[in-house]
Amino acid sequence: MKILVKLAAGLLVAASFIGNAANAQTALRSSDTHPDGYPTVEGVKYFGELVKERTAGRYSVEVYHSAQLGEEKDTIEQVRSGVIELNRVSMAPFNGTVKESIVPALPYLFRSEEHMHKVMDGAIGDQIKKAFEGAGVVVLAFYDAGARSFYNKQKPINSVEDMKGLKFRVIQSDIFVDMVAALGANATPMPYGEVYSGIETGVIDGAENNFPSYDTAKHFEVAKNFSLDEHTILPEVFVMNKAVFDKLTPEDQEIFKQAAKESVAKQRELWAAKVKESRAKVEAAGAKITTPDKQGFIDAMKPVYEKHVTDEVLKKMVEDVRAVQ
Ligand code: GTR
Repeated sequence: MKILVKLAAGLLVAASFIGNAANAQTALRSSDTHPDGYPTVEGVKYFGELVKERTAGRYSVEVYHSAQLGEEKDTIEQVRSGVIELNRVSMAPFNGTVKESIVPALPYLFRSEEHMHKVMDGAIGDQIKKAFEGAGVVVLAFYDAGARSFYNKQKPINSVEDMKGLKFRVIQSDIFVDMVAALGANATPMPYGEVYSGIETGVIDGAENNFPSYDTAKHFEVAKNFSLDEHTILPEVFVMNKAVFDKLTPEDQEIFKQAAKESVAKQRELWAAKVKESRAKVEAAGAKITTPDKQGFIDAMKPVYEKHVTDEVLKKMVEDVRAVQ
């Protein structure tokens, strides 16, 4: 599979340079783990339409959805090295590479989605964007991904005590591993595409995600107990290889930035509708949604902050986030 992905990526590189320099048409490749129609896929497609229109066809965007180019960790390497030009992923798999990206991943730091929007659309969002440049990518947009919650195949979770001993797949970030440990459960980071069979075969009891992912990855079929603990309100990130972005003319850079901004509004709208649709769908299919005692979860998170928010930059950022009203 890995070899196939690499081969495919190689062919794509060859395919992207069409035409001569005077009349160049460049197809930019973007990866997404989600299926066609998912709000992030549609957000990037919308960005691509605007870019194509406003550059009179000099640039277009091909979205390789459904993890066609590989799992997020691998595609992050591809966009950093320039094998692909664009990528839409969660922020969490960047946590080990971009220190500032851990701030939005911290459990219960954002009070609500509105609070998250204010922070990410403001000065702290800009600070995080700047930090990503050190990893060789330019952040074009932060997209919505709602709140992540735990679900499992064993039992309903009503309090932290119910989490004890359960095995959860977490997204690939140490913050999430330590969060699960702090709740008395066991965490296994693994690629998204392996979660369904992991739950089915009992390698893990469950995972954590938002309603649209729980729905479209069909995890609700194998893990029916969804507990709305809403431990993180973690945005997605849409990035572009920095060397490719830097080569654009200043006018084209503006077009890309403006198109990305407009795609955020579109994605947020699509997201809100998808959350409702997915929740209704999984409930109709027999998922049992419980709302656990959240305060217990919040109180258990102290060790995560003590371990990860250690340097002055992060301490200040956490304070700044809390101060945003
Ligand atoms: C989803 C997110 C994906 C992926 C996935 C995961 O919510 O949109 O990009 O990160 O979670 O858990 O791997």
